[in-house]
Amino acid sequence: MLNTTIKTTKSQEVFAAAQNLMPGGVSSPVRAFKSVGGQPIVFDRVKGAYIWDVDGNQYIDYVGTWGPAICGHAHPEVIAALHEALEKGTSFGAPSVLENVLAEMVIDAVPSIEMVRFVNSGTEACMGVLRLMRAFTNREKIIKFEGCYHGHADAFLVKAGSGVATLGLPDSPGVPKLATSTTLTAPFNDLEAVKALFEENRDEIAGVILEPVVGNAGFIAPDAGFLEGLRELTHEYGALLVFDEVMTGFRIAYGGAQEKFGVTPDLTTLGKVIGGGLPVGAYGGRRDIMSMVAPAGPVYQAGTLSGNPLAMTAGIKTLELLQKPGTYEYLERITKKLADGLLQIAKETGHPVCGGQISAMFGLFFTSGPVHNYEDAKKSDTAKFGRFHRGILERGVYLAPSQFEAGFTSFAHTEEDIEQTLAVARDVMSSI
Ligand code: KE4
Repeated sequence: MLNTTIKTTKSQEVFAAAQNLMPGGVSSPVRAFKSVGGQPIVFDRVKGAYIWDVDGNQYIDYVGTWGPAICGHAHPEVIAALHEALEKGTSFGAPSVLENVLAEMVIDAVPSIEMVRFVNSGTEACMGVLRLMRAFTNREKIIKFEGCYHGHADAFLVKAGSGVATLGLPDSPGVPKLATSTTLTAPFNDLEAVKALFEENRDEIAGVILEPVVGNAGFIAPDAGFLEGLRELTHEYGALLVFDEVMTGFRIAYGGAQEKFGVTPDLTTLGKVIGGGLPVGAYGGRRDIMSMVAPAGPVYQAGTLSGNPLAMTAGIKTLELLQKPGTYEYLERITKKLADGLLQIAKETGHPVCGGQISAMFGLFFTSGPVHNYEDAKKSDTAKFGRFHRGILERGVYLAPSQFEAGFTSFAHTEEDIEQTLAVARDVMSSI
């Protein structure tokens, strides 16, 4: 059993200094632990399924730098490939073979993608795909779902999930009304609400964008028929269907949620896993749509570091590792054992709970549920989640510091890690 009172002196010193230097002491809001209480731990290094903080404490990691570390942190083959690539320079700002290689791998893997454009983050990918869907349809309105998060571009900061939900922000100051006046929202899993929006805004909706499996409102799976229903509605009303697979891509399956559920969108955004931990994003889809992107077409989008050789290298090696036979069967097995175990332990220790997993993505809510959408998720006991988070953290298990995030496993996680995590969870759930 890992010790239950971790020493965090150095973390506290570093974080105190950070708060004078950077807003909230972090480079991204959710890292500040605002909604779970307590101070964040400051990382020193990561390897495989583990984190070591600056005080030398070790943790089993279920954040995986928010998804990219699906092969485990600092996989030796990724590191070796990066060392080799580094010798040839860190950035070209010009075509490179590496972009062709990763583009081919993405096109081969993801059912909807016939052409792809690389960018530097999921936010950029969603910004690019928004402009493209509007240009292709010559319509301006979009439908997103409450609790879904598509990066921090203005148009998407409407009832957004992830850090926006975590901080309980109504949305964000500084976003002009005009920027969100064309963003319509509906509850996730509610086809009737989507149909009503299409009826009320006939011929004005460019498309529907969603996380096919929600990770940014906590873990929420699509109800049976929901994705298929969106595919039919968008066809019926001449709108595009866009899957934001920045989180689910290459995690729910090698071909993403669209492969798992057999629903093919018109456009897809990617990020995280395809960069293997280096800054990357991508958007892609039907050739007739992607051919509108500059310089092939008139839709402008650009980036100094897009297609960066180091990010391409890490992405190529990561996808090669994921292609190994049995990878996704292993991820499904250990993640199911973890999620089922957590739910079982919560019930045995008297906590109303619901949740689940799909492949290497999982989540739980402290409510009997069911949780079909963001409104349901908000009914969960987030204070209890905070106590659970802190309790397991002090026993060496690192979960996302927010109820409105998902958990991630990697194929570096062993059966022993899962057993250890469940033992720690039982200890904590018995006392919160
Ligand atoms: P980035 O700009 O953070 O690379 O990607 C934005 C994004 C877009 N779409 C989906 C489905 C996403 O999950 C994300 C980013 N995910 C969050 C975690 N929920 C990143 C962590 C953070 O904001 O610090």
